[in-house]
Amino acid sequence: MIVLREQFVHCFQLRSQLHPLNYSSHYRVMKLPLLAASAAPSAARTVAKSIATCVAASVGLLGGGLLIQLPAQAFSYTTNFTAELSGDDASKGNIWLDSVTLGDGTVIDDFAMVTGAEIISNDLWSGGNTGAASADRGDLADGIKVEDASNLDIMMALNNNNLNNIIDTEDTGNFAMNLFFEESIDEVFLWERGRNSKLALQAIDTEGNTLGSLVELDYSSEWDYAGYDIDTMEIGDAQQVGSIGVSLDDFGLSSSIAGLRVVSESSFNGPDWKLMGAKRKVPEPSAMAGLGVMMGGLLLRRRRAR
Ligand SMILES: [Ca+2]
Ligand SMILES: [Ca+2]
Ligand SMILES: [Ca+2]
Ligand SMILES: [Ca+2]
Repeated sequence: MIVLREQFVHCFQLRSQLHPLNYSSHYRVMKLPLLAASAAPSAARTVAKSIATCVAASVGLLGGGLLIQLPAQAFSYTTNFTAELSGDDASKGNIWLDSVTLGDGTVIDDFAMVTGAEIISNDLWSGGNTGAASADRGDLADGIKVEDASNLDIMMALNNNNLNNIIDTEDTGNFAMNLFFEESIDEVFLWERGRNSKLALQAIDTEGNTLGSLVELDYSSEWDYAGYDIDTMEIGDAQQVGSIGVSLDDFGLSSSIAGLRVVSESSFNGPDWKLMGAKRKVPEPSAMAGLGVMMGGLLLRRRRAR
């Protein structure tokens, strides 16, 4: 509890950096006033986000499943892909994800795939357009289409970089599922067919326990256009695909995560989605140590030269 109290003190110290800027306290988490980033001057937004992250991390220390919801920050990126077919068939065939380009020009082409799925709940499929999450694919694409999807079917729809292998959800479908990645991740890349639905995400550990805060994304009409359309087995015409990125900051976490809980509620308009993760590239500790040795060597040589 001492750690927790110190953490909150740290949050308040961050908050004090906002003075003398005007801000409003729209968010209340455990009776701690938080600044509404949208109402704040841009200079204050970074501090506001730090406070939000800080408080989320503090609350995370409490454990015990206490859930707080923060406004999603999310991030944009460009989807770089190769459509195998051309013309009208492009939206029906395999569409391979090559890489994504982040806003700062960083190119990520090494993705962590979903290697395990655990359906917690999924509306029962009883024929036709019933049920919730199912495995879907482009009309002319490789992959599977299974309405009454099992854990294995969910995993197979996601465990590849074919953007035309997705999870389709019926309009008022409810589901919750845990997804585990081949390695722990720092970022999530998400695509939604139709640009007309939304999803909620939460980080999980290797046991499937939730971590940090629940992130309820905006409707995908607010996301970026990913630059391609898809026409899958479950729909009659090609639909635009939207993209959005979610980072550890959005979850109020600072260390890599093993998986995600993905949730759709009946008001989310049946998200039809693909996602994968990536590890943020930071210098290896051994490389840093090597750099330290090099610097030390330089200093020594300079001293000797005197
Ligand atoms: Ca379906
Ligand atoms: Ca949709
Ligand atoms: Ca179709
Ligand atoms: Ca849908």
